[in-house]
Amino acid sequence: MAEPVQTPHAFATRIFSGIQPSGGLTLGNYLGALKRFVEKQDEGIETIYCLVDMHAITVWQDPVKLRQQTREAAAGFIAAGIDPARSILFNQSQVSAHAELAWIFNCVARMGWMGRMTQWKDKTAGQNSENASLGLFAYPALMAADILAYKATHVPVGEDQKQHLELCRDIAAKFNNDFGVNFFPITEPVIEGAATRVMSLRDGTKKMSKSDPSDQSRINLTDDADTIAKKIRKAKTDPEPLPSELDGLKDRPDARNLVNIYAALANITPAQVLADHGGAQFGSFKPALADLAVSVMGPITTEMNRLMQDTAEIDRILGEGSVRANAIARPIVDEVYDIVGMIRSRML
Ligand code: AQP
Repeated sequence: MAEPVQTPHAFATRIFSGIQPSGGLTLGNYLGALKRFVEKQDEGIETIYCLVDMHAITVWQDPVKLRQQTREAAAGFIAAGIDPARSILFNQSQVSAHAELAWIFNCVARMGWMGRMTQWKDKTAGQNSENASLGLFAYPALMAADILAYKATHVPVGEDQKQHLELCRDIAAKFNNDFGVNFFPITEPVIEGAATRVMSLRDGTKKMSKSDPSDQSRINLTDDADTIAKKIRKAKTDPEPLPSELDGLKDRPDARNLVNIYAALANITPAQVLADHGGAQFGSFKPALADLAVSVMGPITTEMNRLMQDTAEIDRILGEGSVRANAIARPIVDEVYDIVGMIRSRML
């Protein structure tokens, strides 16, 4: 059971999170993030969700595909249960406060902090990091700006984003300390559930990722029932049957991944999955998992495809969301300029 959300002293509870439209959304994005975004919205907490297109361009994106992927991600959010009337849903580049605050944070954060980020190291591994974009290096400062432009107190994320959230806390603390204010909250990451780190279907030691070159490694929100079933049938496993206890999955990353996915899709614990399926061979467990995945993901895919028939409506929703987001972020960033000592005398 999830811990009740505790609000950092003196700040109203507000949830912010985002997903990069750097490809189609995956089952990892759905279980690790989107499903939980919907749960938070349904708990009645103030929720702000963003398609972080400025993060996406830290690696090359085809402009036509980026627009398509942003709309598709918005359709995916709505199809999964995000209600644009109850949550604010928008794309990052429409609210300039993100970029403005990111610049301030570029001047607060230290080079050494950024260089220690494992995502930076992973994304530049095996390549000459001199050729990576400056934006990719500064990515966590922009992420801190995304969160703190709303003084968000909680951020639901997958396990891979934990380190970036710690850096966001460090930036907030350094800003508060440097300027002698209690302006930004020390935001809490919310990492919950059985699928905080969904792994690749081809390699249980690697995160399922939308930018993995192998389409077989992931389930996409756009995959139809046949494709989902085929990918699960071909998922890497070992020859042993499923154990009855969690301990038996310790050195079996591929098996553990499928059990965790099952648990998250069925809203039960991995221990319950093993209580029901312990002793089963993958020949019978995989079809059960495929049926479950299709029954959960199928309706979302169908609704997403329907929403994608009217891209003008999606653009309208994102535009309206960005006006509401701007109304919160603008005064916060204006106050930051004031704290930092910048003159704001323009009459607009
Ligand atoms: N495999 C995953 N398991 C659980 N959660 C995941 N998330 C991503 N992959 C998994 C969570 O989804 C949210 C949005 O992530 P993102 O799109 O902003 O960036 P990412 O974490 O870098 O995701 P990808 O799919 O790996 O993107 P690319 O390939 O473009 O780098 C986050 O909360 C993340 O934790």
